Amino acid sequence: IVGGQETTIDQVPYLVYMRQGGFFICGGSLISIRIVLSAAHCVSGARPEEYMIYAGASRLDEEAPVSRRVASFHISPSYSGSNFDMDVALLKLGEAVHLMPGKVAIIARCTNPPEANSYARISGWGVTRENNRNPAAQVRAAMVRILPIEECRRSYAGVAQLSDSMLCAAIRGLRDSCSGDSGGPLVYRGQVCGIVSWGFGCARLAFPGVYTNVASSRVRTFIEETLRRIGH
Ligand code: 4AZ
Repeated sequence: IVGGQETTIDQVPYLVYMRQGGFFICGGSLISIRIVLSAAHCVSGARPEEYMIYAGASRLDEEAPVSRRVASFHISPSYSGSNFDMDVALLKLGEAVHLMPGKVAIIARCTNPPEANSYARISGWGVTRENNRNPAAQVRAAMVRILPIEECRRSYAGVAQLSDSMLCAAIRGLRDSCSGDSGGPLVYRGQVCGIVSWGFGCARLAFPGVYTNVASSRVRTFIEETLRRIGH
């Protein structure tokens, strides 16, 4: 998170992080006791056995009260690694997490896309500057503005095509998600409405952050059909 503030997990108890081969890689959101919502690009090309999910910890260097293996992951069949269309995946945990009041909680999925020009909260352990290499030791959060999609399309004109499965948010030049925040939640009115997906750099004036639009019809359909198939 660029331009945010340190927080603690009790402020974002639905936020989890994942390690791949022992290394911190991405964030995610607990949408049930067995299911983590994250980005397809966090797990694409890998095997579930390589991953662990950690919940209830504010810091990457403390022992998390809850850690779980990943039994399977389910990437949207429409995910495109070239333009990040449908950057969404569901991770089924090997065992259910124990909910811990004020530390580990479930968040509802977004039913309606957030209103343009409203504010939403992003959180994670991602880098605090575009050129940093290491994640933040302590979880951070920031409020960002949901941009009208036309404004975002103009920003990326000639650079990338935005699909209906994407939404944009930022405080241009100041606040944004960044490397390591991927897969983590954008929360609006207590629901997870976005998944940190991509952007050109971080907190640049010209290029807002792009999120998977959880309430868009293709994303909702993927999540609902997958949950029906794999259980939750
Ligand atoms: C990344 O590299 C990344 N500013 C994530 C989010 C954003 C940019 C890059 C959005 O994982």
